[in-house]
Amino acid sequence: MLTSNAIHDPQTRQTIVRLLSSMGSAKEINQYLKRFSQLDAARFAVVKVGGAVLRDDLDALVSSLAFLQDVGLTPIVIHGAGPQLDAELSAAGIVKQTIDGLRVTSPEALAIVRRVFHAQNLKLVEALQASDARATSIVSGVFEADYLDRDRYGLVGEVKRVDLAPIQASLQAGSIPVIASLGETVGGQILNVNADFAANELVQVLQPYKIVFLTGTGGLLDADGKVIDSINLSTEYEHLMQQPWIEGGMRVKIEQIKDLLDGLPLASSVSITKPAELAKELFTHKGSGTLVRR
Ligand code: X2W
Repeated sequence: MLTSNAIHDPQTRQTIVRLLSSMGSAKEINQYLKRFSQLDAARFAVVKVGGAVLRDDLDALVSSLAFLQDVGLTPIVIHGAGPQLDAELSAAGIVKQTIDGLRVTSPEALAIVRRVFHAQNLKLVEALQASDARATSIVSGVFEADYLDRDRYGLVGEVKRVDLAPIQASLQAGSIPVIASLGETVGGQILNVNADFAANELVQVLQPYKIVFLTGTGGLLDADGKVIDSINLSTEYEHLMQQPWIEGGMRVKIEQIKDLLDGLPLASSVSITKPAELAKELFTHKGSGTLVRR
């Protein structure tokens, strides 16, 4: 295993470049390594992991995240659990209802939502630890939330404040913060927060250099199911949102990415890709998956 400060050591940097050589040229990989090594730990990357990735692509996710830690880079991970919630709620006889891509959450459903989020969070943390990565489970204390619209959605939260303390503590220990998208009101009520919403809020506060959404699809898909290379929201947003093949969850994602980019400097972008291509996205000019700009 490489040491945690490998990125600062020229010799180990060469090893990293060799490891990544199938993805890009030594020159570009070195450029990115240098740039990332100069960033404050909290400003490197926010990686949003969809529940489908935890279900279907855990091994690739774990090795991609562990690789970054080996190199001395610590991504901040925020995850969802959509498909797992669908399965567990359905098994409990709770019929799925979404409005505008958000899950209407009753008190009965919330108990299951909390349990599933905790289980999925631990699953990722334990898988990382099993491959010798350091990871910290964070299931509360980050997102102070309020009801988004209680009559409409039930126990669904809108983030009002982000507390970075648990994340900073994890980063200081060189451990990957793995954050579940559960919110909590000032009065202590736990709320279900859509993970794309939570990622958006986290990004607004941290303003990280890289923002990556890892999805089961590996990018935004066109009508034929092919990954779209890049999207410029300033010219393509309206057109995209009119497409009948953009379904509820994807619609929320695009809206959240637009809102997220609107709050960042103009040069910022969001990448939507899959775990196996995370390093390619981070260390090459070409990147991977779909690049979203505004
Ligand atoms: C989401 C939270 C999980 C999520 C839900 O209940 O499905 C709301 O819709 P993915 O896998 O990232 O989609 N919450 C309010 O966002 O997970």
